Amino acid sequence: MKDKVIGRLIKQEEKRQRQGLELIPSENYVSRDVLDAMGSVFTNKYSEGFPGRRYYGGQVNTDQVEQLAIDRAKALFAADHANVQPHSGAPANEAVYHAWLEPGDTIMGMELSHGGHLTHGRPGTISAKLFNFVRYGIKDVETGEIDYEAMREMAIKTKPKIILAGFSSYPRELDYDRFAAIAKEVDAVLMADMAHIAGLIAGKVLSNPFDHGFHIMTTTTHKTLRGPRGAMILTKGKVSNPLKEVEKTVENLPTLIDRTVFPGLQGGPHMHTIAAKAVAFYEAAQPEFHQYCLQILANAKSLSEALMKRGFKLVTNGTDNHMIVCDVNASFGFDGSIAERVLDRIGLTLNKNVIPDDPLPPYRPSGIRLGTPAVTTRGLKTEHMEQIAEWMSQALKSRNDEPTLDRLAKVIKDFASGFPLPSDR
Ligand code: DSN
Repeated sequence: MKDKVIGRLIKQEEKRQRQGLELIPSENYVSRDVLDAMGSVFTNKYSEGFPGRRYYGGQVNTDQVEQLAIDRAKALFAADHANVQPHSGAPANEAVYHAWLEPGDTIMGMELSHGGHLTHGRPGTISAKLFNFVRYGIKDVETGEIDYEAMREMAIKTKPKIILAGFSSYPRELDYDRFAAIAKEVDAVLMADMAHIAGLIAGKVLSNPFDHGFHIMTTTTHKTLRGPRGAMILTKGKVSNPLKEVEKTVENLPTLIDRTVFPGLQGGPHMHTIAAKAVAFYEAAQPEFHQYCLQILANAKSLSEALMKRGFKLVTNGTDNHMIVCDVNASFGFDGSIAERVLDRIGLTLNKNVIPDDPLPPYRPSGIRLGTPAVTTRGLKTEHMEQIAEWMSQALKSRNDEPTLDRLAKVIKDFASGFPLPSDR
């Protein structure tokens, strides 16, 4: 690369990724094929519109790429329609809100500190300025059970037009049938933001919201799904008439969403990313991907048990998915930002995180969040989870002891270097 500075930074980042263990639950390592598609000449092409109806010439290959991505996404998630153009998760959610709602309409989503996502109504976001968000939360922090009765009462009172299931820091399964029953009672559209667990749904180890009557599913493509950084929107129902304005009916959701993504919210789709999404969907349809997902869950369970054995207080006392949220303040008497920094120092990367009804502010919250999708991609198995928990425990107990941290950093670097990245040639 002629740009030596960026060339060096790419090499350094490859080294950082190879020599450390990635425990951020929303991150993963893509295959060489996904990386090659991302870095392909499709980045040179403008393709506004959808396959077969574009505003620029030269679409002989792009149309095939996008149609393949669409067809593979539909097959993976049993959807009738897929829009694979959203650049990221936040615009995908934004597109759904704008497709279905008018300003001032109500959306019911999960309380942010209980596990909901920023795009589910954090004050200050564009959507929170335009729409009225109301919240459901967990009833019992020890089990993580959602308070479905309170949710129902709130839905009857506030009449949300969208009920949103989904989270970015909730380690348990949702009861989609309870969501569906409440939505039916108040005539709301059911949307699932499955960004974190899409891979686990595609890998058939967690339930698919479409099997429980959901109308819309949004997801990023780079988390458990192990594709490029990007997103998509899946719906039940067909595009009725893509060239015409249509009424806001559930049957018209695919058309409303397509029109909101383009021309409503975005211009030219990123065809190199869409090519890489198609590759990732192909990979997720292979039998090995199911095995990968089973291993993610087994690793998360082992890691959560190994942590609890060492005195880590886990929110909901365990996990049903790939993710663990830990109240480090209750466990060690210091906040999550300190834990994040100490563990980063020894090559274990995770993120500070709020815990339910956190008394501390988001930048110095009580907790940390970690998960197993990326280390499982590297090839780690349940027996390695005990080792990771032990390193975490030693580092946090010795957080001011530089020689101990140096020793742990060396041990982890040697260990991690024995597990290549999937993109290594
Ligand atoms: N930033 C993602 C996460 O880590 O959960 C969600 O957008």
